[in-house]
Formats: sequence, structure tokens, C-alpha cells
Amino acid sequence: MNFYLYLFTVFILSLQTSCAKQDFERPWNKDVIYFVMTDRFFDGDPSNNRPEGSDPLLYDPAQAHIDRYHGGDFRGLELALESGYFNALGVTTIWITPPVRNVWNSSFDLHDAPKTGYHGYWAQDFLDIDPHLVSKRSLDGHVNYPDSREGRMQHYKDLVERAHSKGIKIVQDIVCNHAGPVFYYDANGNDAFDHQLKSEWIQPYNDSSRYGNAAWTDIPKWNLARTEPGSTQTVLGQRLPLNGSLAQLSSYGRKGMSPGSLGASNGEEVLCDFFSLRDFNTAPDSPHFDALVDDFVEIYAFYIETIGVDGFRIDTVKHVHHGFWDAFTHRLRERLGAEQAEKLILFGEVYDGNPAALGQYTYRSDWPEEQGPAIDSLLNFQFCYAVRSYLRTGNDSFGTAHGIENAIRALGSRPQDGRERPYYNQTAGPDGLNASEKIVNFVENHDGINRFRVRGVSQARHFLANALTLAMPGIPCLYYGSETALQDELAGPNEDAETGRMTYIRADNPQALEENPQDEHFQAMAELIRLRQTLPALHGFEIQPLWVDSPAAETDDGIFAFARGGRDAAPVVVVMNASDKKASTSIPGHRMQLIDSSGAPLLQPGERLERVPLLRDEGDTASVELVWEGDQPKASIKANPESFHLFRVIKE
Ligand SMILES: [Ca+2]
Ligand SMILES: [Ca+2]
Ligand SMILES: [Ca+2]
Repeated sequence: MNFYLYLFTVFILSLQTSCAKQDFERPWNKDVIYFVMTDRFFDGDPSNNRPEGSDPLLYDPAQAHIDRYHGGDFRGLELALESGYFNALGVTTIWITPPVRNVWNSSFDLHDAPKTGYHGYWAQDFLDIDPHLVSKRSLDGHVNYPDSREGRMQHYKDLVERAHSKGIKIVQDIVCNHAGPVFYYDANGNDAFDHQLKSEWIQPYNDSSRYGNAAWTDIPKWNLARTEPGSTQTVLGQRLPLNGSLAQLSSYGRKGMSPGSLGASNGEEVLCDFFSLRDFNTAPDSPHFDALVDDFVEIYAFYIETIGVDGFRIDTVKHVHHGFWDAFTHRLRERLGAEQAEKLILFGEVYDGNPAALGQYTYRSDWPEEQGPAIDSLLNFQFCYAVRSYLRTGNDSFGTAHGIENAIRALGSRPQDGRERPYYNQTAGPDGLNASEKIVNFVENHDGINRFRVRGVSQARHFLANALTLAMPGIPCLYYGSETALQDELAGPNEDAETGRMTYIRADNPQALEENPQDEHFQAMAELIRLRQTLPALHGFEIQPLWVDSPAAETDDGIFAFARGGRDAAPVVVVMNASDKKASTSIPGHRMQLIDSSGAPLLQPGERLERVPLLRDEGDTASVELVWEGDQPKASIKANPESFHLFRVIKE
């Protein structure tokens, strides 16, 4: 065979195999997740911005009103995939907001402020894709998608396949806690939905019983209708035997909502409506429990098996009975079989900074009889809050990194309250990794905690926070727009706001898709992502905090340092300085001790630390003074203001 022809053949073969889902051999700790709100990424197809029959008020062509549709869609993601945008950044997984058909408007005060389902968390049909997201034709123009569930699912499947062909996994955001406002409470007893009355959307929490006046809604222009699917369906040639439980009022709690209950831990947070979103009654002793679990398992297994998605991010975990998660995760893994279950990740959202509150869901409620994992891992809100206390204090001031040290220690320790189990389940899941090893670290998201970079938070601080996320054990998750340090100027550091959900690639500036990868911040982020993937210590699991800013002296103000690797990989030392002055890993009389997580020296005599050069460097930005006390290596590493450093151990 001609050599060049041979090369070409190998190239084609490798392309073909990389398209197939089962060829993702990399474990989840080697992935870097990019979280995107599909409606806010890029409007690749303006023809779907006002689906047929929808209220035209719900779409904002200016892409300014935070509560209305901005037009972002699957085509926008496909165009970004094709342009090589995500590959240039180096992210390997895209987590998309729920793509299912939503209630399009939820507002008792429509005339003043439409509040729309652009984010995807208000399901109306769990087995259909929202018409705002899909196109009439495939990207190459060769396939027409019928205007039906079938056509919309085909477009979703094509999007997932396209991502796979670029080496990128897709994580779908799923909800089991609630549907959208699919029924109303007939508060005035007139057998009609008076949508201008708040009381018909939201009823006060009823502790003792259920409301008997719930009735299905039907307002087509807002896509308000009885939940689907209501019976067995066949989609893309796949028959889904369903009990129809989602379309039965008896499957819902119908207890109303109290504003305080969302932060409660007395059980109300599990039983109440989420504002006007209708709560499923997920109690394991309810008559419909098995039917409800099985319907969710069947529907979500379809997205894995037939659509090809690689994992689920699970919404509102703490608002669902723990026993529901036991049954759902077990039955889903059984339903998929060993081979698929091994590739799957299930990570959950529990809006809480306490590791005991987070980690409990990695255990089954019948632990210790059953040791295996329930939900694989959690979004690490403890880490998120800790990084914010350190780096997002506003006006370029900084806090302490002690909270980050606590979050690191929580991954491998147990509570001090006498409980016999660690915070996170250490029993490996089907993929061989445990909950600590798959913890999902992030510093910003779409909810009230908002973007990291708001008013008063510099680009440098934002970079440090993301660099820290990429240097942690677990799975780093970056929020869309963070690659160019997108700033939310409407919100400040101590405000609860969702204003960071802005459109990233704006309709009036589509060339940003090509131009942003040239941005310096983008390239610096891409470089760190590459380093995480190529240095085994950075995607490994071993970590040892080495230095946290001490109140004893000012010489180390703003410093945080830790070691990665040591026993399981060639060590890397990470040093960062959050202050606006030079600072070092030492105070008078004390230097940073260089040890791994077992307490053993990171360096042997004859070795030294060598700084990994980074794009963000301006000249020599850190100096290392290494001293030996006997066979114990210690270092005073002096770092420039607001700087981030990686050091490798090399022979002299
Ligand atoms: Ca669109
Ligand atoms: Ca009424
Ligand atoms: Ca609930």
C-alpha cells in the first residue's frame, strides 16, 4: 500500500471509530465539562424563535430581557461544534440545560413581565424536544426533520452524534422533582383557569392534606397543557412501555408552596410545589411509586440508548425523597445493562455548601445494608462557596482559602459528629470510580449564585478561580462564557441574581464564534485545560494542601498552595497569589513543607522545582527558594500579584 494512502485509510478508520459512542474510553475524571444554557449560547436558526401558535411576546429579538427566549438552539451548538470552537478550548463534555418540551410561559402577570421556559426546567412533555431548539433541516441540508416528536428527536440525536464525532460527550440536564405549571388550583371555584390570579398558580403550603381543586391547564400559546407522555410511545423505532403516571394528577403532591420551604430541611422542601412548578409525589409508600419511577427510568434510558447522551445532571435532588433516588438510580443502571451503566455518569444538584448534605445522596437510604452508590456524585457547592469567599469578595479584595482546604479534606474524610461513614460514598460505581473521584467542581452557574465575574471582580480573579477549578481532583465544570471572562455588570458579589444568563454569541455578532478563540483569556484557559489533561497528577486523585495564608504575618497574604500527585503520579505543586502584592509561601521562621498526601517528601535530594511556563506570564513571575532540613524539602515561593503557577519536580 502506498504510504500516503495508508495514512489516509488510518485517518478515516479512526474518524469512524471516534464517532461511535462506545469508543469513549476515557474515565470521567479526564473530562472537562462545559455547561451551556442552550437558549443563551448562539441563535443558529432564527426560524424557530417563535414556534407556530406561540405568544410572540415570549421571544426578545434584542436578547436583552433575561426572562424571555433569546433564540439559542441546537443549530447554534452544531455550528460551534463544526467550527472547532469546543475543540480549540479543549473541553470534552457539554452539559446542556433540559432540552425537553417546556411550558413556554409561567406568569400570572403576563402583561408586565413574561417569565418563560427558555431554561428548560419547566417540562410539559418529558419525551419531546422543545420546538425552540430544533430546525426544519439537518446542518448539511440532506435530511428534513418532520414537525413532530419524531423529527425533533432526530435533530437531537444528530446533535449528539455530531458532538461525538468531535470527541465530545453530552450530559443532559434532567428533572424528576417537578413538571412545569401543567395544572392550576381552582382557587375561586369557577371550573376555569384564571391565569391573571396568582392564587391559581401558587397556593400556600398545605401541611395536612392535598388540594382537591387541581385541574389540568390548557393554554396553547403558552404550551400549558397536561403533562406528556401519557401512555406507551414509539419514538425513532423504539417502543417505550409507559404507565402514563406523569399525566395522572394522583402522581402529584398538590400541596402548594411556602417561600421558606425551599431552604428548609423538615420535609416540606420535598413535598411542596417549587413555586408554580408541580411537584411529583415521590414518596416510596405512595400507590403510584413504582409506576412513576419506572416511567422516568424508561424515558431517561431512551435518551441514553437511542439518542446517545453520555450522562445526566440531575436537578433539585434534595426536593425528592431519598428512597426515590435509590430506586431510580438502581433501576436505571439495571435497565441499561452493565456495559452502558459503566459509561454513564449521574451527578446531582443539591444547593448546599455542607458536604454532609451533599454527600448523603451518594449513599442509598438503606445504607449500610446496601453499600453501592445512589447518585454517582454531586456538584461541589462546598468548593464553589469556598472559592468565592477566597477570590470573589469584590473590589479586588481577597479572603482566605481555608474553606477550600476544608472542601478538599471533605472528599476523603468523615464528619466529626460520630457518624461512621465518610461524607462521600467511597464504594466505587460501575466505572470503578467513587463519589469523591467524580465530584464536579465549579465556581459559577446559572442560578442565583450567578457568574463568578460580576461588578468589581477582575478578569485576573476570574482566571484564578477557573485555574483552581481545573487543578482540583474530580471533574472540572466551566460555565459558558467563562473562557472569555464574560462579565455580568448588572450584579455584584453579594447579590443573589440570575442576570448572568446572558446570550454569549450574540445574533448581531456571529463572528465571535470565530474570533473568541483568538482571545488571550480563551487561550490561557485552553492551555490550562491541556495541562490538566496531559499532566497525570492534575487529573489524578491525590491532593495535599501545603500553605494557606496565615494571620501571623503579611508575607504570605493571599497565598494558597497545594500538591497534586506524589504517590500516584509525578508531583505538581500549585501556588496562587490572590493579593495585589508579591507574596510567598513563607512567614518569618517558617517555609512551606513539600509533602504528598502521605506526608512523604515530594522531592528527593538532587531534585528541584521547575516552573511550567504559562501564556499568561509576563516575565519571571515566581521565584523559588528551596532549602533542605535534613531530608525534608521546604520552599519559599514568591509569586507576583494575582498570579497562578504550576511546578514540576525535575532532576538537577
Ligand atoms: Ca433560534
Ligand atoms: Ca378558577
Ligand atoms: Ca418534591
